[in-house]
Amino acid sequence: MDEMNELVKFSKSGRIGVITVDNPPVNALSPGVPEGILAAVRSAQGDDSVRALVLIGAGRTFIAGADIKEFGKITSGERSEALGLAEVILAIEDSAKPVVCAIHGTALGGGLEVAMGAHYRVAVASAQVGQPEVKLGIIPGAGGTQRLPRLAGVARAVEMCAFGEPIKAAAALESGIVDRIVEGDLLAGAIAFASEVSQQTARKPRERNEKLAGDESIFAAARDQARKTKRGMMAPLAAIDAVEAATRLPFEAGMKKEAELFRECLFSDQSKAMIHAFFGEREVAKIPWLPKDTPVKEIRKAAVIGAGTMGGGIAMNYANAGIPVILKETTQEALDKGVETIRRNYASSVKKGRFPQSVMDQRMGLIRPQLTYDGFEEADVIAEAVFESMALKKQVFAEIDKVAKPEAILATNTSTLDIDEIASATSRPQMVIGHHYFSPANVMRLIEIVRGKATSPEVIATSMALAKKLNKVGVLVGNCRGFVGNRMLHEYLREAESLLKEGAAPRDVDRALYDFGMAMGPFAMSDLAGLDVGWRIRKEHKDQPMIADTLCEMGRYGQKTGAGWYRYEDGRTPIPDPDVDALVAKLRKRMRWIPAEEIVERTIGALVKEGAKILEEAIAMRAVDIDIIYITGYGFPVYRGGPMWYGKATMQA
Ligand code: ZOZ
Ligand code: ZOZ
Ligand code: NAD
Repeated sequence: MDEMNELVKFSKSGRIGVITVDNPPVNALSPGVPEGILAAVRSAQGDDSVRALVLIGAGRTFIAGADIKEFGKITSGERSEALGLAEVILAIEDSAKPVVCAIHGTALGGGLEVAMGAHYRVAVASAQVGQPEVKLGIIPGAGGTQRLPRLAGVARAVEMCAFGEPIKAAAALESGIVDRIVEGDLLAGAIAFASEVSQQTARKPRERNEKLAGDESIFAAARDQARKTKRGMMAPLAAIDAVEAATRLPFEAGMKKEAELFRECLFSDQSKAMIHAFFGEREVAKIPWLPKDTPVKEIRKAAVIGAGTMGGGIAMNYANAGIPVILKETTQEALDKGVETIRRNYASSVKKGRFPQSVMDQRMGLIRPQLTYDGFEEADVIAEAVFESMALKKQVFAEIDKVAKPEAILATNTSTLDIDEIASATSRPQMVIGHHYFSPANVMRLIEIVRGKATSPEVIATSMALAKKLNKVGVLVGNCRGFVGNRMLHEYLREAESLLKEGAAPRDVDRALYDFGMAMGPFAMSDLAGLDVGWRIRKEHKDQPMIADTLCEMGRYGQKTGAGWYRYEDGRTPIPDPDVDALVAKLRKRMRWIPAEEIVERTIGALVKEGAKILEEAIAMRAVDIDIIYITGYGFPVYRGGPMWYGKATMQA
């Protein structure tokens, strides 16, 4: 085997040259990889013993894209902009000997772009291909927006480039991205395929123009969808522009347009923030002081106590991950109501085509509703989600202590209460931890993992692994009132109410923050979480009352009672309510028009300020933990990088 360099190897199998990219963990196109591929392709041109080439990835995947770490070096001026990948891909495409890319794992971003420069692509059935660049605030920058529509048609290319979701091998075959699915050994299958085509004159993907003509309305429809589902983001719109350019311009001019748009996105604040979030999501999984060999227990069975807003969603998370879960309540009525909400949530997903009825049935079958502790002795994790009352939580934990097996994790979903005091109600505080989910618990990706002073390393490591298994993002935080997210939220909501007292209406505050990019404004969010939850919290902590408490006294708990800060006719869409306006007017101290910028500055400013204190006190390990908490738990716009990233950026501006 020849080494083109440390990252790319070249070998021969009969008359087929095999180029292997070996850059663990994901064969990213780090410096050296494009150069190695280019050297191998060039040297094969003059080698008469080679008739065709196979390009494959070593280890668990094909090339998963450009090396994202390099982007920061380019935007900071540390290295030159010219990655030269587009030229390497042209050299592959211009190879006189057919090139076959052999795909397993994922061919993403620059990886798929390399593959699309080849004359053919084969893949194993489990492989996925995609142009996920928009998730990093950029667009494909090495011809993806120009070659994908030529291979797969305009509609598929727009969908993949603008929305970033990868597709499976079968769909890639159907749309023309992949030429064959290989059963069995991929390299052997790719070599066999390369032998078959070695005598044929291969067509260059960039010259295949027949799929470019089509329905022009695709672009307008995609822009509408991007403005809704990728609200505030520039990259999806740029990706649509780039694919549209492929249909209007010759290949070279299209490439130029793509490069311009790529550069604009790469140098934007949005892309820097989203790359920060990409690495941040991986960073939060790392707990520097936790030994790497800390044992992680397998979670096979779960139990949840309380089938209200949160308990039902938590049970769904377990069922979604295939883990059987007991759901316990105190009354048949509350249990039936909880199960009915779960059923309704699943049915709505089935109706939208997210998954078939059979999946819903299987998930419902994994949830066992009951009023007793029967079967709790088998649970590996018990998640408590009863009302926010210390007395009640201690009573429940004392009960759990009697029934749980010694190695079970005892988790509380408390929003604000002291984990150590809850743990003191058991004989095993080392097994007690916070698993703090976010409303809607089946949708929001965050779990704050709250460590008490006695929580054992095994319980922490298992909780972090469990978060991953549940398809969530676990962030380890310290124990204080409200932990990280809610301690900051407390300041944010107080500031939002102050704005009401100075003249703003709830919808003004919500609109300003929605336009800033929050998934919901603070008042709509409070209605979703349940105003009674905050009310209970304030009573529990003997806090100053808030206007929201007056709404609770009026029976307005938010979405769950059809009215809170807003009215709800269909369950979830907020409708401004004159009764609330009247209440706010009565409590108002003065009346002035407050511009949206001030609303954003004061409320987001309150988050940033409290976040800084939390860091100082080491309740959060790193600023990025706070950012990921707010992006994945509270719908903070990912393209602003989270409150701490945003705070730093605006301070520097
Ligand atoms: O890691 C998952 C993934 O989705 N990665 C990102 C894939 C992606 O976004 N690719 C597109 C990159 S952008 C691009 O390619 C632009 C382009 O068009 C080229 C333009 C050039 C033109 C220049 C003109 C001037 C993946 C699905 C691959 C694997 O998931 P897992 O859950 O198995 O593993 P992770 O996510 O924990 O990752 C393992 C370690 O690998 C690091 N990593 C992943 N993808 C990377 C990367 N590092 C650099 N670049 C990448 N593309 C990841 O950070 C993690 O590292 P550790 O240290 O936390 O273990
Ligand atoms: O608007 C999206 C969002 O992310 N909103 C922000 C939610 C948020 O900030 N949650 C944190 C609340 S605070 C908290 O939980 C911590 C805590 O301890 C609170 C303590 C009390 C604090 C005091 C406060 C008084 C959201 C995801 C909700 C909706 O997304 P979209 O706007 O994109 O709309 P859809 O219709 O596409 O929804 C996406 C999926 O979510 C499902 N869904 C929406 N609302 C739901 C819900 N599922 C269950 N219950 C709800 N209320 C929706 O069905 C859809 O799922 P699929 O499968 O059908 O796609
Ligand atoms: P909820 O009022 O919707 O549900 C609580 C449920 O617990 C009720 O159905 C009640 O019948 C049940 N319950 C009470 N005592 C019980 C017992 N001894 N055994 C079994 N069930 C019992 O409240 P929620 O919003 O689901 O909140 C539950 C917990 O989660 C609270 O600690 C809250 O602070 C926390 N939390 C709430 C949110 C939110 O957004 N709502 C978010 C994160 C955390």
